[in-house]
Amino acid sequence: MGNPLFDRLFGRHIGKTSTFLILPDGSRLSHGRFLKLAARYAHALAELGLKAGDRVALQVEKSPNALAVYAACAQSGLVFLPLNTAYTAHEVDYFVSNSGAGLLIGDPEKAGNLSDVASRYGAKFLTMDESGNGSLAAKAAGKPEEFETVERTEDDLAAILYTSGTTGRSKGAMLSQRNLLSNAEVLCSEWRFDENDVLLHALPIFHTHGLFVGTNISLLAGGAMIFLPKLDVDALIKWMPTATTMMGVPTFYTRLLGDARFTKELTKSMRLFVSGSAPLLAETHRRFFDRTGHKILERYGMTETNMNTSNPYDGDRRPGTVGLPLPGVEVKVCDSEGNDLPRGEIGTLEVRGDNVFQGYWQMPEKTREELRENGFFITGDLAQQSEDGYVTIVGRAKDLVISGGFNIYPKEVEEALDTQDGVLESAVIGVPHPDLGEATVGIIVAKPGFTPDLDSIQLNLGNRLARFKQPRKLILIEALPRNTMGKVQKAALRETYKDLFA
Ligand code: MCA
Ligand code: AMP
Repeated sequence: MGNPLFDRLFGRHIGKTSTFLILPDGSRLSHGRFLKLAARYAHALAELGLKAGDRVALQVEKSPNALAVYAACAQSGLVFLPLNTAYTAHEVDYFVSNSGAGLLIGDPEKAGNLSDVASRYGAKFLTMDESGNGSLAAKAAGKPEEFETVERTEDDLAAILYTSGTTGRSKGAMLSQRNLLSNAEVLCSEWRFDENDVLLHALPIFHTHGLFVGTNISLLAGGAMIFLPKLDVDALIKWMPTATTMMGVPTFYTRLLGDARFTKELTKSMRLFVSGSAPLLAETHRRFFDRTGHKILERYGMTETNMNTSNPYDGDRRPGTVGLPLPGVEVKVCDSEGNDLPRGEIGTLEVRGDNVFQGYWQMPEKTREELRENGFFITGDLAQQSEDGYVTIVGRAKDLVISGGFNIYPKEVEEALDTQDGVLESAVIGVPHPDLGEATVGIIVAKPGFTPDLDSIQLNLGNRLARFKQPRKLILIEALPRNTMGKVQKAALRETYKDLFA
């Protein structure tokens, strides 16, 4: 039976001396050595009593060691649950409690708060810093460098990734081995990845983009990754001549274009630039082409579905569109009942295929609301499909802001604002931002007779919400604009404040 995810992504590379990771100091880690590290971690996890199907939550800085925990989970049949490093202990508390994780691995600098979180829910706690050191490394030291792979099927869960919702708390998207493998295989082939590719990897590895798109494709192809801790334009410019491909959110491309050292000459070795996670302005696409001669390949996906559509590798990469449905992925533009609309009309995008997740962890009602019995997932994105099949995302039916590729659900921020001293109610909106695409603004109405202190509100939010979710600006107004039904008119607010960051 084997373990399809581990065998196909990792197992094939056991013992190989080919380069897997190129690190910022120029050192290299081979596939073989990486997998020995992963095997030692797998022994350490087994010693903790973790068994196939148990959840392992990880909130640590990006490093080869953090990635080796992903490989160790795959080899042990454990469900990998990566968390954004920006999340506060308050946010992590919810993920550990909701997922019933058996282990939380966290940064030693946050050990105080995080070990409290773990012990509150009976989870074990280990540490890992940005160099890979900590109590997990200590536990794994001296362990065998081979581990007997735990048998799994493609239907078994490989990962849970939390995604926020328009109402209430975050939902854990359950991704099976098949979900991840089928998508990695399609993308690897569509984007022509092979063992000669070197991916410039500066995305975080706690989201689909950097983990399942970037990393899984590289593993499947047997290529290498230049593994940078975060987006740093100097580092991208330094390493670009060593790379063949790069994946980024639109901010990667606007920041590169903002640097005069980024020239056509610098991109000579590159064969592909991929953008996703947020809309890439057609203007950015054109400016990038004018500067480098490369047409950025834009694709579209979600945590729940991995990638759904992509502009073609060969053929017309149309600026402002997210391309064509990927092989094996059905895409339709529908009315609210799920009935197909004629080509060219705007409606909600629904998708079906092996890429579509298994539902939300222990939330059957939420699953039923978004995943139809016929297998179509309601994305909440508004789209239009051209006669020849190209999909354009024209907006969102869901109240969501995407800032620098991170999703912010206004509802969660509004709930935090509404509990602040002197606040009667609030509305959080996204407005255009030259660097992040969109940035959030918190509009506040005071309780009669109160003058809320905006600085202390910002400070208080810091204990509760990850920094990227905190509004870039708070504004006090007399009353929120409402329609006759009493619903806050966010479109009117967005119009009023559209030039705030221009
Ligand atoms: C950092 N900050 C942000 C963001 N990132 N604020 C709003 N939005 C953000 N995205 C804040 C920090 O808290 C800090 O605040 C200040 O901005 C500078 O922080 P720094 O770490 O220096 O920021 P940066 O390194 O410049 O990061 C910006 C970034 C990064 C490069 C855009 O956020 C990033 O790598 N984003 C990629 C996200 C991603 O991978 N998304 C994929 C999701 P202060 O100065 O106040 O302390 S997967 C997905 O969406 C689907 C499935 C798909 O299709 O891929
Ligand atoms: P996430 O919750 O991180 O899975 O974010 C998924 C959402 O990101 C999608 O529902 C879209 O709204 C958005 N998204 C991803 N890729 C693109 C893209 N290329 N263009 C526009 N929106 C995108």
